[in-house]
Amino acid sequence: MGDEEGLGAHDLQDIEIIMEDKEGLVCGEHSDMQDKHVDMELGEPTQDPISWPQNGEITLEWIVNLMETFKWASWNKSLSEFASIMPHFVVEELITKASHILCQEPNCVKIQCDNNTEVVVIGDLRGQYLDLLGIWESVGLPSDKQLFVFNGNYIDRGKSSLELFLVLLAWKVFLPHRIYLLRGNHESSDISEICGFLKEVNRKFPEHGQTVYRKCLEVFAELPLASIIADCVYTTHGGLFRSEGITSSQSFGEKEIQDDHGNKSGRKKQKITTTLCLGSLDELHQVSRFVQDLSAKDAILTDVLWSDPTTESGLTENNRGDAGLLWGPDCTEAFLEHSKLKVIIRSHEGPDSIACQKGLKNMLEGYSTDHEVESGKLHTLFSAPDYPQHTSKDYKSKGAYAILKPPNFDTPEFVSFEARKRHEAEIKTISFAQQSDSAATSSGADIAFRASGIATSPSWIISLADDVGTPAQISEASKVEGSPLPSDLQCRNLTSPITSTS
Ligand SMILES: [Mn+2]
Repeated sequence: MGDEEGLGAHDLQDIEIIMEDKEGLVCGEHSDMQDKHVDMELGEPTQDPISWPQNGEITLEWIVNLMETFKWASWNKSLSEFASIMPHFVVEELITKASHILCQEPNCVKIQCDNNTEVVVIGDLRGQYLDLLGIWESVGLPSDKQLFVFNGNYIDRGKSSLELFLVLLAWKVFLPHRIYLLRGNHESSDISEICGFLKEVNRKFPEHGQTVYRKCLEVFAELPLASIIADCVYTTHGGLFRSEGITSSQSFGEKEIQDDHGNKSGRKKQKITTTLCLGSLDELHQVSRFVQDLSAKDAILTDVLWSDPTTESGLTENNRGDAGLLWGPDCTEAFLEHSKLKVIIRSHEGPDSIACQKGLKNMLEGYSTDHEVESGKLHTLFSAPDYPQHTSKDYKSKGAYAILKPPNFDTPEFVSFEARKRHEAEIKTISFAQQSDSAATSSGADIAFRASGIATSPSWIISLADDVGTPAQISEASKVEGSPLPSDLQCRNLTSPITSTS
């Protein structure tokens, strides 16, 4: 393995997990962790197929082997060999075990923290498994001193969605109160089917792809929707959400929003409907979240996973993906004030979707501060750097994570980081030339994706990670992606400049 070329075997050698707190949550959850001092190194895996632990209990050693096997395989194995290192029945066992925990969590998990604990919040990861390892390398793994909250969108776009999600599930099973996995809008049947995850699973499990995919959809629907950390920070994938009944005594914010609307924003009156007012955490708590297909549009469920903040006051329907809401600073203030919270950390918007909206922030550092109001702040956090990968659009963006520190936990410290260098074989892709937005929007396929709220169509790419050196069959794209081919196809290697054929 060429360590000098990127994330090498030695890169995680310095990470130590010290499990020494005899009274800590870790010990309470795992007797085998008690008094244990573990030096963790991610090195060469055993290269045997992963097997399910004999007594059914996941250990730290099992997770470390899983992590290093996936890293090793991402450089040394083809996609179609994946099932030989991670058998489908092990995947299914792991998901079943995680499901037992996740389905018992409430829609909005309340995370209490003591003064010895830091909380790390992480945004969209989008299948960029090596970048997740990079985060852990710099900040450390889940432990009795460090708790993680993930804001969803583990999958689609990056090539290792399955590995990334399975590793997170393994940690969830191992330390259920040290890692919280929230749902993103991509963790749904309607989006994961068209944006790459289904294709990835089918290529990794040529025989059992449908079974594994269905199993993933089941656990996606069990992921909780939001968290409240230390009674002061609300995190979720999209953001705020509507009240589903104006007569509900639990809804609030209607008056403030309407007044502000009429007086300041100049927005057309018909945009203001009497039924669109801000929902409360009580209402979020009551949502039936175990729904695989989010296009079914339970309003609160889709809002919380799809909504975006805006600089304009008020609460309006979002035109991005025909789902969710746009909410203004007045709504952020109303929500924080009513919920007695100080910070919102949401994700959902990366550099590509921001680039579609003129005049707004960029996400080139992986985070932004969107609203600063009397009661607190709203931030957007995106943790997939160099996004979207495998496309000709390159924003050279950084990813970021946020650290919340005791005793107050109310001032997130944002840390930006660059993408891990990927293996040369992975970068060799054939992509359809997408040299201009005008070319992209001329494609019916791209328009369809934009209508789904997907800023960058996935239909432009065929990854050659599993058959490097073999010419790709371009026509595979239309079958795989279910989209018509653009008329101006070009092949290129992303390591070389685009050859212009005008
Ligand atoms: Mn999203």
